[in-house]
Amino acid sequence: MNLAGPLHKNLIVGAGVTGMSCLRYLQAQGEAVSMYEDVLSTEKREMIKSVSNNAELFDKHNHFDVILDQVTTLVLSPGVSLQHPLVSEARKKSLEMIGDIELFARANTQPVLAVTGSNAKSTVVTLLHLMAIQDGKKAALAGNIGTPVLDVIRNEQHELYVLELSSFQLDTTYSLNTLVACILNISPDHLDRYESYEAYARSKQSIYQHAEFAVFNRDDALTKPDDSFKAECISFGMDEPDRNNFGLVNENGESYLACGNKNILSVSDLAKKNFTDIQNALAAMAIAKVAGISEEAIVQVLKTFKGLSHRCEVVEEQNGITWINDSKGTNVGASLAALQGFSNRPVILIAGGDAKGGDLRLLKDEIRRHVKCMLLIGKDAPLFYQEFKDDCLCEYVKDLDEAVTLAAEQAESGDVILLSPACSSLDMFSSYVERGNLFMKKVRAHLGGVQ
Ligand code: UMA
Repeated sequence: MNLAGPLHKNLIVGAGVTGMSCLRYLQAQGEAVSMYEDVLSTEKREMIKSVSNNAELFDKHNHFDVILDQVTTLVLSPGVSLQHPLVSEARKKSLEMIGDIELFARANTQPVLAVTGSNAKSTVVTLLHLMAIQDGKKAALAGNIGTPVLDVIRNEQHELYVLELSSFQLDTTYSLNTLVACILNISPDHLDRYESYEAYARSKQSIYQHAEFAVFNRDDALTKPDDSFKAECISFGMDEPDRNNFGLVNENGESYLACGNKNILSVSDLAKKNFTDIQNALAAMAIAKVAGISEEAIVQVLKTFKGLSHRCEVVEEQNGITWINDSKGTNVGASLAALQGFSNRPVILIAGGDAKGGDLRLLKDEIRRHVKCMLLIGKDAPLFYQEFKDDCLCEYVKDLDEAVTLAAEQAESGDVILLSPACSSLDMFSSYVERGNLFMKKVRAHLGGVQ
């Protein structure tokens, strides 16, 4: 009998979905665990107690020395900044700091396809997961897309893991072996958490550590592995590909997704064919091919995949006006891509929320060219107003209800009414999903009423 108990004491920081998955996992491993959350509500306490009666609970009212007593490892949730006072104190004590992906990496023995990027991560990992399943593989999809990776590794044996990784997750991951790692694109995001854009890009680059193959976007130089990466690199891009790279080939008036000189699928056969849809299809095709997924399965999925909710999703079309929900436009890069997708139509743009330090000037050209009106919500609405007041009509609105009413008043046949906030939703909503769902509900209620 070990009277001293386990030597390793883990402090899980953050009791969201990641923290709870870490608690279940470490508890099942027989590890000693305590848990910290800035504000521990009664519901949170009960939720934790229902998983573990032994875990000691701390909040911001406890002294650091008490919280960190005998702790050897901090298991950080991705939403907890590395500048959090408790984390800074733990750093002074040289405690180990890891995240759930690192715990997964230490236990996993199966191949991993890992994807990061500022935008389109969820779409590409969903495509990859569907392709692997179509090919008959027992594949799991997890990570930033929503299901914590420790929940899938605990529950079932899988032959392949498809992981969406955020920069926050990468910052606490050190030993993740991947079969293929990919950065889709890099544009400013989360600059409230990083000291500079370069630091954010460096965080993304760390995905290539321990990768057998790197897949990068040759149209976005920041995604290319740096010179220290010695394994094989494959690229995708919107131009003609050479050798074993992926890109677009024009032949007899038809455009094809191709690998080197081999055409694989005509663009006209894709279920979704906008610029970003083609980029995502090429990225998924490149990663899947490198991972050994059959061409048949890849093509089948690309021909049928209709896209994810809240990403440039058509809500309604009425009287020549198209209502689009792009609530997942949580940063400037995503909203820029959404505006570019409607470059041939006048747009009424609903934007605002928490801009997270993003550079709004990047939207300027698109807004000047075809945005006729901006309806501004949330905490950083004044930043948008200041930046764009001379470029188009800008109006503050108190909520999505008012935004929908005003947008409908302003719109004419041919217009697109686009919710693409370029901001996180957390100042007004629990998530971009809640924001998007509410928008769609308001739109349908409004149109139902005016039919
Ligand atoms: N908390 C503190 N102090 C802090 C910060 C958070 O106590 O300073 C507590 C919160 O009160 C809360 C818990 O920590 O109880 C939340 O932890 P979390 O923010 O890490 O959220 P999770 O619920 O664990 O969800 C996380 C990801 N969230 C973030 O990265 C912010 C989810 O990504 C992810 O789906 C999930 O893990 C599973 O892997 C969301 C996201 O917004 C979708 N990601 C960002 C993005 O896509 O841009 C990176």
